[in-house]
Formats: sequence, C-alpha cells, structure tokens
Amino acid sequence: MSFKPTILKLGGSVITDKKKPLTPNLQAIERLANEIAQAKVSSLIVVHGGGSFGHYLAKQYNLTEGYGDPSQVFGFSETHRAMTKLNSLVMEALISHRINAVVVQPSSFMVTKAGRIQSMEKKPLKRMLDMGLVPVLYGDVVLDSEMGFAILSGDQLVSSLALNFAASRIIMGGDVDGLYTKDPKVTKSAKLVRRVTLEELKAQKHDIEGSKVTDVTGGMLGKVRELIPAIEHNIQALLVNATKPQRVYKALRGEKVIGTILDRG
Ligand code: IP8
Repeated sequence: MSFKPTILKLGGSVITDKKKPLTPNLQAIERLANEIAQAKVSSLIVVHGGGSFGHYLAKQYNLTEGYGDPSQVFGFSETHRAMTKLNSLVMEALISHRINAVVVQPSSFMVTKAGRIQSMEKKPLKRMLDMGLVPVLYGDVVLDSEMGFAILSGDQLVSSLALNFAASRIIMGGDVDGLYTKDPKVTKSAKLVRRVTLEELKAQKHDIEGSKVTDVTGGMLGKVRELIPAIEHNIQALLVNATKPQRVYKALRGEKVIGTILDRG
C-alpha cells in the first residue's frame, strides 16, 4: 500500500549556524530527528538545505552562474562534499532514532537546464516510498545541460518532488514563524500572516524579502516562489519555525501549530 508522501524541508538556517562557515547545529538536528520519529508519518520525504555548508562554498567558488573556468570544477567537488558532510550528520541523527532513512543524492539522478530541473530518474524513489523508506535529499550542485553545472536549491527540489510524487502536503521548517507583514528581524511590529492564497503570493502582498545572510538561492523570497507550482496543483504548504521545539512535530501530526499556510485559495 502506498500513501501520498509528506515532504518536509529542514532549512539550512535551522540545521547549521549560517553565520559561521561549515558549522552544524547538532542540537537542532538531534531534536528534529526526534520530532520526526515521534510523529510517525506514514510516507515521508525529507529534504534539507545547505546553510553554512553548501552556500559558503558555492559563494567562494562563484558557482551560481554555472561553469566559467576550470578551477570551479574543484569547487563543485568541494561544495558537494560539504553537503554530504552535513547530510551525514542529518542521517546519523535520523538513523539513531530508527527512522528508515536513506540518502538520495540529487546530483546522481537529476539534471537541470539553466538551473531548473529538467529530468530525474523517478523509479528508485518511488520504490523506496513503497518500501516504507524515507528518502533524504538535500540542496546540491548538479550537472546542467546549459550552464555546465548549477546550484539546485532544496526548495526547488521540494516543489518538484511534491509534483512528481503527488505529495499530500509540504512542510517547510525555517527559522521564522512564517510570512510576515514586514521583515520580523527588522521591524518589531511585523505581524505573522496565518494564511496566504496563491493569488496573494503571486502579487507578493506580504513582506517576503530575501535573507540577509549568505544564501545563494534566494532565502525566504526564493523559498516561497519555488512553492508556487506545487500550490497551483493544490498541494498545500505550511511554513513553520523549526528552531522552536515541537513545531515540526505538530505540523507533521497535522495538529494546530503557529505558522503560515499557503494554499490555492
Ligand atoms: O539551502 C542550496 O540548498 P538550499 C545547496 O536549500 C547548495 O538553498 C549546494 C548551496
């Protein structure tokens, strides 16, 4: 029996210290692994971001514009290696909580064209889900048919996986409670918006500025924009603050939780 999967994104800003290069937040990783285990979701795909691992190196080697000179090829290797290091910490935590997690490396089964996912091999992932495995993917450097290579954000992955595997819902665990009327890190009076419709999202009605720290894939603005195709297909997305204990757990359980729901309206 197969269920429609839930797609959970663990933001790089949650599982790493984004201000310190190559620094994981082990406490957060451990807590989130525990929340995922406790929630006992029947079908789940986990995607995590790059934080101070992938973004730091992608910026250092200027990888966002694609292949420019041979020195960047080593940058590809280093950036990918950094992501596998972060991923192995996430995997350790998930496995220690007896989650049937299995790594699926995006660069090995996906190709992009001008930075957008062009093709992917779907069969292994489909079979993993049928088997009750929890595929764990991450933002990665991937081969690109026009640019040589590209940075594939976890957010684009989430949206594409949701569409390709007919997800029941998307849960985005970030470092803010959701979307605000203004940037909450700058404006104290900013108010959390509990629900945003597709129309409002497209009109950019609320404050969804890009993040201020190193993020080569566009921060909050990039995140919500990427979700539009999935929301158009009636897949609801919920933004929650994964730095706060129990929010991801409640979201996975379908319980009432502080956050922003994005839906077709
Ligand atoms: O943190 C980016 O993934 P994101 C991954 O989900 C790299 O945007 C390699 C920078």
